[in-house]
Amino acid sequence: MSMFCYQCQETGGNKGCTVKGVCGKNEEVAKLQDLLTYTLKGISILAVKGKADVSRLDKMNKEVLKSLFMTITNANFDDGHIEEQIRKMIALRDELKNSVHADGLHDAAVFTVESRESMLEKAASVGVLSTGNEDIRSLREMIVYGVKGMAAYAEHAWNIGKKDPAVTAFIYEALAATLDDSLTADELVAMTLKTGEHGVKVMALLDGAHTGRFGNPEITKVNIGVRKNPAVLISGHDLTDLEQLLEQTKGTGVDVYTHGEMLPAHYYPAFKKYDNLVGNYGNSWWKQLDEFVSFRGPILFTTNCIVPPRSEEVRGRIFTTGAAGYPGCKHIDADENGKKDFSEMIALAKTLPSPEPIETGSIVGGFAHHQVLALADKVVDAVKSGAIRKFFVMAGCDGRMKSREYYTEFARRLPKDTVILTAGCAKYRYNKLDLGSIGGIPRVLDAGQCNDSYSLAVIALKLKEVFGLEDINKLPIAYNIAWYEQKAVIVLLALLYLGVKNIHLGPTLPGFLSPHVAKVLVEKFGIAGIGTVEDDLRLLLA
Ligand code: FSO
Ligand code: SF4
Repeated sequence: MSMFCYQCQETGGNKGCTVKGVCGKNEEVAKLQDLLTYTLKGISILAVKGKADVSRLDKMNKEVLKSLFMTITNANFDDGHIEEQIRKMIALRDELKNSVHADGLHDAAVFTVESRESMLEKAASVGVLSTGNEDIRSLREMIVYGVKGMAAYAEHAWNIGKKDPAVTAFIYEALAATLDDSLTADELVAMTLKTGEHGVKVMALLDGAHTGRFGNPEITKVNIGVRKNPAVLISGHDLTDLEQLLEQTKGTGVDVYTHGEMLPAHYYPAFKKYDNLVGNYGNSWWKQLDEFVSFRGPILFTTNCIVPPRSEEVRGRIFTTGAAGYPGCKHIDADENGKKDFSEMIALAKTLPSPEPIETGSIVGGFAHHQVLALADKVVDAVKSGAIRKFFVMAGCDGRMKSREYYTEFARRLPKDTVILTAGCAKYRYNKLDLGSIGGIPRVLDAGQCNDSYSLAVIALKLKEVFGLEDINKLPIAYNIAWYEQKAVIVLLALLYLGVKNIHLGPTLPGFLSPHVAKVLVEKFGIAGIGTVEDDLRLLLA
């Protein structure tokens, strides 16, 4: 076996990618990511054992978040970039080691590597399979994946100037715990829930950062057609990158289109003032292979999900920034003030044709907590009168698997007195179906990006209060969630922490759940997989 990774939903045979990732990640990148993660665990041990004051480790904290983000599915395929990050983190680790007093340190806190070869050799002994016991491995990895998702959201918030030392301190605590052989399975289960608790914190932090800086999302019609100007496409989740791009393109004659998870940017008041922010181009991440060809202009990846491009022509138009990276694609770094220079991309756009139209019309979104709560009276009346029978939270991710057609079919066949609450790229499975509305409330309410699943939790908690219920599970809400990568893991753990039960998770249960750990999730939280559309409709409507 040359590599082992089972962190995402598309993992080979739902067991693990062992030769090459289904995502396109090769053995070398997989191993370097394993070693980067191991280095972060070493740093975490030093921070915990040395009782470091985390709030004073700003430089380290930011790099830890970025490193974790670089190991998330489809974020960074660039071996050179990851190697450089390993070296940077080892240097930071060694600085920390000199300033804390701790004995008997774990290998992760002290190992050294010189060459790429020695990195790969070391990586082979520190990856996922280095934990022999299947259940312990499963719990450790679930924590690591939750922490990766948490780091991604924390990094976005940080870029807006919002940090929570409690979240960073927890990241160190959790990562250190994954190398602590004295912890029992029960203690690791408790750590998993604590991960969910901090997941809620980080999503609230990011929500506050986004709304504080860009205003509260409001109901918005987003154009899905094109204009005849040259254009740049921006993908991923980082709204500060979008802001900088819009500032730099305004008045240049170059249009900007959002892609994938950047779609919800249109819902924020702050972005409405840019008349060159034209609309959203294309669909969810995995359709980029065709849609980037027809877009014809430069594409900026601010985060995942990158699919390895098929042609040199497309690769030459892809730029990355932040934690994202792809070999051969130009990476744009921030200067010490966080400023990014997109001039090369904008100049390239001017030499290229305008996007080819692939769709026309518009879609509606912007139903984050503030907007939905502004409509609360209407929503509550509709529930009381029976006009709305049930809500279906169908947040999460989209993916390539054919089995995900289930979600389109499920949405299509839901009775007309039901409403879908969505967030994340999962929405692309049904956001262009004409599902109509109930008394002026659209039947698909899009709150935003995957992190805006937080909004859905806020809405549920508010409804619980309005209806005077003791238990969030007494609400007429069913959860049929689709997952793909590690941000979905933190969203799931956050929902479990909030007490949400009976979540249906698909299209497959995570391959990283051992049979025993899966059993615990079923017994404790009522987690279930999906069945046929027909059976699940019957079950969830009951
Ligand atoms: Fe999707 Fe990709 Fe947002 Fe993920 S574009 S899959 S869960 O990165 O982060 O929803
Ligand atoms: Fe396989 Fe997913 Fe890991 Fe890629 S991220 S190697 S597809 S498990």
